[in-house]
Amino acid sequence: MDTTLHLSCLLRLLLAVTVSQTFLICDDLDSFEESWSEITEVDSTLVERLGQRLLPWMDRLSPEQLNPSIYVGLRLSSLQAGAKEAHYLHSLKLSYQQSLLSNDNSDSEAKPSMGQLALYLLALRANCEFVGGRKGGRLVSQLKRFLEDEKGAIGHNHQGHPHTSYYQYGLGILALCVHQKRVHDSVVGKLLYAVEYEQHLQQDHFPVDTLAMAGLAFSCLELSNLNPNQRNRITVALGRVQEKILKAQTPEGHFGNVYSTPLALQLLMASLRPTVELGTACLKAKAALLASLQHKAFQNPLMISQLLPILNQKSYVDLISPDCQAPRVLLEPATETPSQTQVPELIHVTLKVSSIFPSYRHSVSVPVGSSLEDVLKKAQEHSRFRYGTQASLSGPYLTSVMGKKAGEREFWQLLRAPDTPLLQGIADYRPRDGEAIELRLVGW
Ligand code: B12
Repeated sequence: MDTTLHLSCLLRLLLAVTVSQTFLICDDLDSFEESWSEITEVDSTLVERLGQRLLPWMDRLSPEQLNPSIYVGLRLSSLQAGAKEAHYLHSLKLSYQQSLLSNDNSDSEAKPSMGQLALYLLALRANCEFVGGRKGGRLVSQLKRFLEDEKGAIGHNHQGHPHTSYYQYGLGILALCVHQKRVHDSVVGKLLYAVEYEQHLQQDHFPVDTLAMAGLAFSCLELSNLNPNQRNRITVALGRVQEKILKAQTPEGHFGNVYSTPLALQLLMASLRPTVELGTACLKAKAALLASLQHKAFQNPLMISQLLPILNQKSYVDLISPDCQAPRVLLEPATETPSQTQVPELIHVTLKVSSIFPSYRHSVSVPVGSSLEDVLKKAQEHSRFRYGTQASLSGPYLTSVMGKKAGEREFWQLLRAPDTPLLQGIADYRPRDGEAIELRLVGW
């Protein structure tokens, strides 16, 4: 088949899908369908394997491990988990309602954050439910209050920062929007300002994930017309977000990095203004993602949950009116390949901490395939090294090292020495033999 035709057909299909047009605009229909099905076929096996990785997480029903993002990702995908799925939503409802609606403030640390409440509301919408009733109303009020508090923290002159992040601020607005709940113009205004005057706010630059989340919130507001007074600003900001994300495309095709590409694609594919440039960039990103999938880059359930929707041409904006009747393939648990019982080969990893005095440096040996978390555990057992973590939707988050807790707007950054920040957390990153890992306390 002529490759030029092949590509241009794919491109045009992508544009057609992007603007949700049902008619096909390719002259050579046969070759077009052939080439598209070739791609979706590859996708469907890969997609199924991704979905299978979520299944074990759906058996973890303790409040600490429940993850509304997993439910959202699955419902916006081409896959379903049968009875497990309904049971998971039920557990989410019990857990979130109990902790959010109880008046007991003694254990405030266990309460879901603004972003987690927002994800829970997205999960309800993914099941075609609108928050309603007295309990639902209280959840909506809580999310609105969270946003108002954050608006206060940003301040009149925009000199402050949200207590959480602009990512969670965008997520909060998006969740209320898909439930057709209006937030005050001034709340939307803070996010608009942040995108309009990003450099001026000395935020260096927003990471692509944050831009994409803000963009998804703006897209929802634009489509739902919930803040008509801000309509022009929203439209301009969306154009700006789109432009910045396109500029952040790497030579391999990712927007930002491999893990921000799913959300970036969600935003770009929800765009109401497709252009040829956009179509080409999306195709390139999709190809880069498929290559990363072959290299097993997506193991983390949160990352998989952000990726699955785009492999089904969906985005969080589709939660405005989700299609709960769409046929989805039932996931079967993956068949396990028996592991060979061999004495595991050992690797040596050096652990460094220079943000404390006296600094720390120690070499640890662990079995090949161990995670960075295994390295930290081993170092803690065999040396003066100490660390602490906190559960999050992305897995264990490193909160303290050698008794030093990261303060407000600080974090313990993970780096491959000398200076390469890791793209995965302690539970997912698997160091290679001879690698040196540094834990560095930095501001953000
Ligand atoms: C904001 C943010 C941060 C902030 C978090 C502080 C804050 N108060 O918000 C800062 C800048 C500190 C940060 C740090 C890191 N981050 Co970050 N972060 C995000 C972002 C943009 C949003 C997270 C969020 O609010 N989610 C919504 C809420 C509701 O979920 P949550 O679980 O309650 O949120 C908490 C956790 O996400 C946690 N957190 C943030 N990042 C990470 C990363 C990991 C691996 C873990 C376990 C937890 C964690 O902080 C959130 C607030 O408490 C995501 C983007 C995304 N696509 O998800 C990236 C993202 C999750 N981070 C990522 C990474 C790699 C990191 C670091 C490991 C980078 C590094 N080299 O050190 C560190 C974490 C190191 C550690 N100490 O364990 C990757 C994870 C990829 C993956 N394979 O899983 C993402 C997807 C960004 C990306 N595209 O690369 N991050």
